[in-house]
Amino acid sequence: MKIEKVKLYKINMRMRNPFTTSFGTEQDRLFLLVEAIDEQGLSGWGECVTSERPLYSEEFTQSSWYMLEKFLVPAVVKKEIDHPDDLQELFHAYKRNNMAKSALEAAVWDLYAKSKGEPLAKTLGGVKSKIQVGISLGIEENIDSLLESIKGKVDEGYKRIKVKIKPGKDIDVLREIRANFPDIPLMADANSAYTLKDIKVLKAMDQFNLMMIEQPLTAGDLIDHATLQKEIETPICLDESIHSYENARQAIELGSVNIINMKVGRVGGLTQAKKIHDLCEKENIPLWCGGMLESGIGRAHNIAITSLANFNLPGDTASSSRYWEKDLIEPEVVVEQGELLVPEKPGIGFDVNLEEVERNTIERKVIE
Ligand code: OSB
Ligand code: MG
Repeated sequence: MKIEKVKLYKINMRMRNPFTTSFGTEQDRLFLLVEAIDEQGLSGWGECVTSERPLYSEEFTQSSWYMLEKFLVPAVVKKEIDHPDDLQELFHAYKRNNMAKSALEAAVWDLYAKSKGEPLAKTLGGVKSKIQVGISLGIEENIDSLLESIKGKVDEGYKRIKVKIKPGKDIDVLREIRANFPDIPLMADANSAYTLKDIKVLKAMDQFNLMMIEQPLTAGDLIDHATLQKEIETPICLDESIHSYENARQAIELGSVNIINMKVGRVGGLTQAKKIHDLCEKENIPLWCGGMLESGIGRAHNIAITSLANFNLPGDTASSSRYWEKDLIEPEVVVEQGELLVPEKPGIGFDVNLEEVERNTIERKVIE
């Protein structure tokens, strides 16, 4: 396979509602799409899940644009590639910048699956035809509106509810939720907002029977997460801490993690995601697929990876309509009773709505 040219699209899309985490509020998504085109004119698509500001991690949309334009796309374009795994070697010299790498790799995986005429889920080794999904709800100013959202999402059939927490918006919020919904599968995501000094608060969360607490401490603090896990009963799930197979292996070995949130962008792509999946299977670590407020293109890649056997907890891949007035794919992603069908068409299995892509593009660049 040879990539003849790559098109980069800078997309600006407003979400239907603002989304608030411990690190900030986001409503306008500024992100990138990557289209990789082969000698036959076949296109593969990938999404770069960065935001305008480096709040979740050090990457941000402009840094990814620069990485892709100057380093990553030139490393791939016009090269003979046998398999998408080959990109690991082509990218090897360039450190981190995982979301940028993942976006281009995702486009190559889509193209590879399409050139074989098979669904990406199958190419990746997926075995499931249906996947289970939950929903992630942002921090709300007012508890009644959060309770109302939870009720709506439970009624829609989402398989578990994740709520965002931060210091001062934690115990009271969780207590109210449990008072109203004693039995729902519930978890909390702190996005790194605590330190070991908060151990009392974190311990107090044990009373709420949470499925897990996601990323309580800073991303780099694997040792402190191991210390914390010895003190609390709620299983620790890591998100921001896991950037690679080696990170995952070390976190498991240290006892820092009992459940992993996989984000394909954060770990540098589907090849690395597959390796972490296999490791979790071997080590009996439950695994689920997180989200980064993706458009349908990133969402489609999330569905494909979640079809692998050891994604055994509901993920964050909610319906398109939860985020967007109009998504960039056809058909849109529709969750029914907390389940999604894995598409059977070749590649990502959804058509890219080029008109919508054009309508939301604020800058483009062709690299050949
Ligand atoms: O920590 O999982 C997170 C969104 C943006 C950045 C980080 C996170 C999230 C979510 C939302 O929780 C997941 C989604 O619905 O896409
Ligand atoms: Mg998270």
